[in-house]
Amino acid sequence: MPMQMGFRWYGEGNDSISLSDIKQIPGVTSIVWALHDKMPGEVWEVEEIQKVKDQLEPYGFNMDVIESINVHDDIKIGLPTRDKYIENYIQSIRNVAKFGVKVICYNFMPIFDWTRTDLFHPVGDGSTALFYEKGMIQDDPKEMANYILSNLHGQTFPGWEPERMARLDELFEAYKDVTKEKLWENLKYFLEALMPVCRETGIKMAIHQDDPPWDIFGLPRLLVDEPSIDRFLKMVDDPHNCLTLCSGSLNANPDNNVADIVRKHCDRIAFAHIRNLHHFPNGDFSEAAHRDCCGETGILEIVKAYHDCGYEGYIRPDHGRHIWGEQCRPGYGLYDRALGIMYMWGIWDMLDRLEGKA
Ligand code: CS2
Ligand code: MN
Repeated sequence: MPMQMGFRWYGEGNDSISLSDIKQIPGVTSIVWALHDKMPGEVWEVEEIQKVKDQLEPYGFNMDVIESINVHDDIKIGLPTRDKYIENYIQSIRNVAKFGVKVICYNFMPIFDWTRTDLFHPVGDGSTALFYEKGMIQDDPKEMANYILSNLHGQTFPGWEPERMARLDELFEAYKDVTKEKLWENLKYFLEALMPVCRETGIKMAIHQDDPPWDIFGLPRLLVDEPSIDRFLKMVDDPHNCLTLCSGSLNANPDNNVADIVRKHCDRIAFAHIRNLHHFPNGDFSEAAHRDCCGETGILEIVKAYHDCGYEGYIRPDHGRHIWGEQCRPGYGLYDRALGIMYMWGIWDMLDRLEGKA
């Protein structure tokens, strides 16, 4: 079996892209989905999951991969109330398991999910892409949050819930004693509590690396490089404790060699995100087309590493550029991600051919 191709979709009425559009991209079998109106900590109810299943079924898509069931801040901070939220998380796992879900992607970043300073930065060819200007991030986190919120065109964006962003001062205060070591402990506590239900249901928890992979606004970040990934996998050494390996998040630090990590930990990668970055000498970076030579992430080497390992897990194109005038969620348009998929299949099919498999 080859890698299993997925496409992230934000749901009916919450995405400019239709399932029928996605169906026309060759080889997509999984819709990477979530209940986007859920706040972190809430239970995902069976009836709500059923609705998504009913939407996907006519197209023959599976719902094997969720991105993401977000983790409540009290769990990351380690407050006594965390146990209640962990119970809810376990209940959500049980509920999604009834629908055949295999992998849950999540992240353990304090307060902010992915962070960018420009969501529509000109690439130079008429397209735009997400951009990170290192110098700008020293500024006020509130300014950045307002900028991002005002550029989401009224759509919900996971990790950037306006309700949470309105409480930024309170959140920063709550995290003030959470050192990096404390955050590691809280992550361990969370995962150890989840492993029994994962074993029972077969669901793999697949952590996404921190984006970008360094501390921002004084907040600690854990999953940033190969040693921290090694530590994570050893800390809870269970085949259900897995990675969503994100080439773009990791390669925001150009010292990270993603292909090496694939080769080292392939058996613990449940979900792969593929995207390419172009680095500037001053440390800024722009997201780029998936084609290897459009950036420096090493897409060819990474896909080859998956192929060499006989990867049969889930994979998806990560953020794409905004091309051909498409109006879409930042990073999540149809066209450039579809091009990314064809690039990945191109590499994969040719490698199969060279090995006499196709
Ligand atoms: C994205 C993330 O930044 C990225 O690479 O894939 O938004 C990712 O979806 C979440 O952090 C996963 O929880
Ligand atoms: Mn990613």
